[in-house]
Amino acid sequence: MAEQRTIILDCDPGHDDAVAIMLALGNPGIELLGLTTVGGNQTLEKVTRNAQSVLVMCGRDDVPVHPGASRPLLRPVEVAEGIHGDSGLDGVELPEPTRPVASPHGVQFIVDTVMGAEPGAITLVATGPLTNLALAARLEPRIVERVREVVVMGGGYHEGNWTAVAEFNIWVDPEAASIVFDEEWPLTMVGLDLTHQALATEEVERQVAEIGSDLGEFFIGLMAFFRQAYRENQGFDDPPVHDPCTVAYLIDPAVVATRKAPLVVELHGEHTKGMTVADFRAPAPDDCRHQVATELDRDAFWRMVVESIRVLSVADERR
Ligand code: PIR
Ligand code: CA
Repeated sequence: MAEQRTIILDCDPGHDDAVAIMLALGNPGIELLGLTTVGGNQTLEKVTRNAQSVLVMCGRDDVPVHPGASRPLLRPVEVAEGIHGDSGLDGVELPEPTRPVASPHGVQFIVDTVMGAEPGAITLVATGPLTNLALAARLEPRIVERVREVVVMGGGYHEGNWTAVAEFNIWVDPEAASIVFDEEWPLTMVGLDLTHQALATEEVERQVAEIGSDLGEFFIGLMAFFRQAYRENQGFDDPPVHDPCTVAYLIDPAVVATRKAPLVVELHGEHTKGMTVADFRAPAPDDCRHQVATELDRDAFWRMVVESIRVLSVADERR
């Protein structure tokens, strides 16, 4: 286990974002300061509400939700309705938010939090399009040297899911992704090469069912919808639960093997727009700031996720 990591989770819930929130809240290795939301899987309005509902389900509505950017820097809004449904979190009943959203704007919250903490204290985790992180780096460039690390679910060095070579989060706002990848902070790309190993099997669902809690049922409802969507749209038997892989990497880096490689985002290719290009030609230079996630310890990963749901369920019973 690594030391505790203090994070802001920038997300667009989203079935797998919801699981990332559960893991961040249920594992003692993570201190979650707040959620910022970004238009992606669904509109900003919907994903923000979803984030609030997930916090209510986790018994943690004390965590602030700061809405961020509603649209990409340059391109039109594109949502993943075919995968996440009309609400962005179809398959479960979503409890009403118990608290209003927080101010300031998500981008300002990122800036204020990073500037208000010790240098190297805050890690930024992004599980949606990178619009908020790009805007934060432009609003206050000094955050870049103060952030400990940026961990992104997005891209892939061999795989795409929205086009043959582009992953959704990068595809939606490639210019923002390019800004975030080009800044001088250390960046770990947890791309599809890694997250396609994180399949929610029926065995995983059985373990969650055994917990016998409302949150467990919520997870199972989410995964049932996600599985069906992935069967119909992507030819998978079990759905890959992308986003919590970022959090798992921070909890215990041994669970996610990485390799250093310089990364850039393709902005202009006729067929390759939104592709993340990794340079594996030679051993990466020592000062390489980029690394890609390569291999997941699946058993350890799912143990963590199931345990976090158990921890949150027990805390809920006590309330
Ligand atoms: C988008 C997603 C998941 C699957 C598809 N097909 C499209 C969302 C997830 O929330 C994750 O963050 C990322 N975007 C995976 O592409
Ligand atoms: Ca997401």
